[in-house]
Amino acid sequence: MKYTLPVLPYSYNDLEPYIDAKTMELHYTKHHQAYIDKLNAVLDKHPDLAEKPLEELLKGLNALDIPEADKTAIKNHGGGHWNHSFFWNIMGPKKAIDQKLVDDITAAFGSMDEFKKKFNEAAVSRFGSGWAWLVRKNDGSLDVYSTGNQDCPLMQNHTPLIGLDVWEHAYYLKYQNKRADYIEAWWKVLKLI
Ligand code: MN3
Repeated sequence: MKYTLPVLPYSYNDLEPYIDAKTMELHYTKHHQAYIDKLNAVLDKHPDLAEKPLEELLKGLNALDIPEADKTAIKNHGGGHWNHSFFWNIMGPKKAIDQKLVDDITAAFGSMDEFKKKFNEAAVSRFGSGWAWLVRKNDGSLDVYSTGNQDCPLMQNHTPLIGLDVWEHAYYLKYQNKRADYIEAWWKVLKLI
């Protein structure tokens, strides 16, 4: 099985002015495609793994009996493919509020503002490239943290509920060094809450 770019559920310019069309196009057709190409390349060497769902590979990464370099490649490029596929789908030009998620967040963090504050801190303070996440842990509780590079919460058996790409490629064309401005704008196109 070869991985391919998932369909983008909107046009490149649909998230304007918060995310500009050029960034969307490059991010989707170049960056995301590159993760897919490199994921396919490493899986070519391990046809048995290519048959397994990507989520299963990410959750069971440490147990895979393959060379360390190939494990790292699956972590980086499999993580990159999963994270971006997830990211495109939680954004949209129109809100599609998930009321259960809103209720869960309010119960866990006290208020939506408190949650956003915590999430923003995680996103702003991630040094270098990475992601900010809201996850559900195995015991059902919610947590906010950031991960480096393309590390995905699935790798520690947490279920991602919300994720924000804070790699510079996600915002540099429009926001340059102002990551905090990008994060603030991004809440407008996060459709779930
Ligand atoms: Mn990205």
